[in-house]
Amino acid sequence: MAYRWKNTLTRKDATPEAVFLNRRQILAGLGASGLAMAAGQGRAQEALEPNSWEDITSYCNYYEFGTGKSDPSQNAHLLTTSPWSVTIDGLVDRPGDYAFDEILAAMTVEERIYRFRCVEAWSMVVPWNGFELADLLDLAGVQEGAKYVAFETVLRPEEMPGTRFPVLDWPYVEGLRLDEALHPLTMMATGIYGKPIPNQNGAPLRLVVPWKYGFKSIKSVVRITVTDTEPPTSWNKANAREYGFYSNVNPNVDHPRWSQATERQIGGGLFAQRVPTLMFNGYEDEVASLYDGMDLTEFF
Ligand SMILES: Nc1nc2c(c(=O)[nH]1)N[C@H]1C(S)=C(S)[C@@H](COP(=O)(O)O)O[C@H]1N2
Ligand SMILES: [Mo]
Repeated sequence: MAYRWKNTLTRKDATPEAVFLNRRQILAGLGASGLAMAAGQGRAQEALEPNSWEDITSYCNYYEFGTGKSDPSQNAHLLTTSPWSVTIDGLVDRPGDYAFDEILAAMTVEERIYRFRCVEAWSMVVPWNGFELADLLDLAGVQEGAKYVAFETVLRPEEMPGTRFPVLDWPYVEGLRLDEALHPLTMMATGIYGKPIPNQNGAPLRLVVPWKYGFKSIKSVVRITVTDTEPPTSWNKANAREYGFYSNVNPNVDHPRWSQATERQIGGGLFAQRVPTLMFNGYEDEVASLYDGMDLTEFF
């Protein structure tokens, strides 16, 4: 893959060396298993068995369509996803509106099977199709001085019944540090199980950051802004004490109202045992170095 960085800031600057060297393995789908073989044993190293299409597309969080788990699958057909474009602006060389088709034509779509852990302590395994966010940011050309990336979900009250209520401060917004955004695990998903991503899961393209709580993985993205300041994020604005900017999956830092030490695997049945939650959702080998020297209790 050709890198199109024009500025002195390179992907290598933003990506820990070990991760950069292992990029090929991660791309080949060996990341979690291959890397982990060397690191040890346990659930982090298990081959991931994806949840069913039914589980993934019927048990959803997409508050723009209602707060119930089945509201999105019932209401999200109201959303028009074509035509679609993403405004990429801020500290980029080529700001503008990028048509979804134009983006797809420039990207290589691949499958990534990732763990997905909601802050509410349930989890799934999802076979996403998509491309690395880093490749999309390459299209626009990240400028020197960039430190964060902000994301925004489409806001159309006429198509999104949930936004007629002030459940959150609409539009839904999220953000990542630039090095998190450029990490090879961070992707923009356009499909699940090889099919176009259903509206309830964030059509036509949504962020997926597998080592962070699910709410960081913002759906139906219409704007990506590269910036030098930490952007506001929806759940942090709603309750800063409960939801931090980082929101890395961490079994050692509980939510003020519940434990994050274990999780309920969707599809496991009514009597399934909860399983231990893994540090960084099982991606510790790949991402821990992003947070070297940071107190993860303070920066939760
Ligand atoms: N725009 C938007 N993005 C969102 C949400 C939302 O309500 N609105 N919910 C988040 C939460 S809390 C989770 S757990 C995941 C759920 O993704 P899924 O429904 O595809 O499993 O989407 C995240 N992205
Ligand atoms: Mo969530």
